Amino acid sequence: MSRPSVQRGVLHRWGSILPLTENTPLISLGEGDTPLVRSAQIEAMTGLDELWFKLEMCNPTGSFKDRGMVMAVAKAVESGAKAIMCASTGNTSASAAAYAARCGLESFVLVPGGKVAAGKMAQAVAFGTRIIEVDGNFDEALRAAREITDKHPIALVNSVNSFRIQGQKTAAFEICETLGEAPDILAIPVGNAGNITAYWRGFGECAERELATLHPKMYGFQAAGAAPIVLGHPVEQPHTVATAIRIGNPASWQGAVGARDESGGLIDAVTDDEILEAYRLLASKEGLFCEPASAASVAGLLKLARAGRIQGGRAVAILTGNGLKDPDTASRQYTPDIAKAAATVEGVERALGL
Ligand code: AN7
Repeated sequence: MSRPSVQRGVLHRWGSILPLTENTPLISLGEGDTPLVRSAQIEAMTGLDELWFKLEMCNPTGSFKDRGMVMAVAKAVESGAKAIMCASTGNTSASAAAYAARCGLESFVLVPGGKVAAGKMAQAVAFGTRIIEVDGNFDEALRAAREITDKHPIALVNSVNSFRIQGQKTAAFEICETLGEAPDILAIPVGNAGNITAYWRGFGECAERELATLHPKMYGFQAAGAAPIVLGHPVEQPHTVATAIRIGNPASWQGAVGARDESGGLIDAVTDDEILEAYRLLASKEGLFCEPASAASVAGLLKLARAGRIQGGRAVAILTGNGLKDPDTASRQYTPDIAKAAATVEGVERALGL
């Protein structure tokens, strides 16, 4: 890996806060440095003074996973690994498969059969990973992946790999850098709970480095059918339209609880209807097409606002994954109003009633 890839990316940009050594290859697919955009219309529905969206769906494989994956795969290469493995609800596998392809590693992904959005499966196939559909849910797949990678010389790249958390914390640095301060509230979907853990660590380090004086309140949102942290016990059969966060026993449970309690935040549940309402609003009122799991962060803010539990302040909502990943949910949400016309001026005018 002698040739540096591109002069950008998380390892180039944030090397000073990451556990790099002189032997860590500075691989990149151009991840990180994602846009932070102000809400156009939803903000006024929330009672917030400012609502911003961090577009993590703009990462190279379409989700925030790339930030942590680039770090984990660089470390796997550094340690001489020839193969990586993860369990995944879809985005981790797409990201792992991409970086493995980039670095010439073999990759194996364990996914819950029939519960991964079509775009994510297409990515895994395109990147040439070995896909194993397990007859079980994500939690069971992760248990198997942990045991297999203990037994065989394969690097585990789920977020139980601490390099993933290290890479993902860089998003908090970008937010503080762009706003010149940490936000009052960070709203984020919670599945396996690695990301909320990573952001909390990142904001803590930003304060230590005087990039921010505030610690945001961490507001995590689980889907109501997959809300173990809210319920206080694992969920055996998690279910939700937001398949990315269909997780019943999060690996970073303690990290999420720590983020919630140390920040004075909360972890709440949002129903599938609330998630899909936010999903449609983000598209129709903001021009942002994210996947259902990502909309949980905005659904949660809207739920709190309706309950009178938001009094101003500045919030950042993390839009973790791209709507294109899940075309089936999109097509079930809408009945497209598509007119047919001859390819002529008159034909189109008639179809439009002009
Ligand atoms: C779009 O890909 O767990 O709480 O295996 O894909 O850090 O797990 C995905 C999780 C939020 C939750 N939004 O983040 C996987 C996987 C999207 C996601 C989450 C996921 P964590």
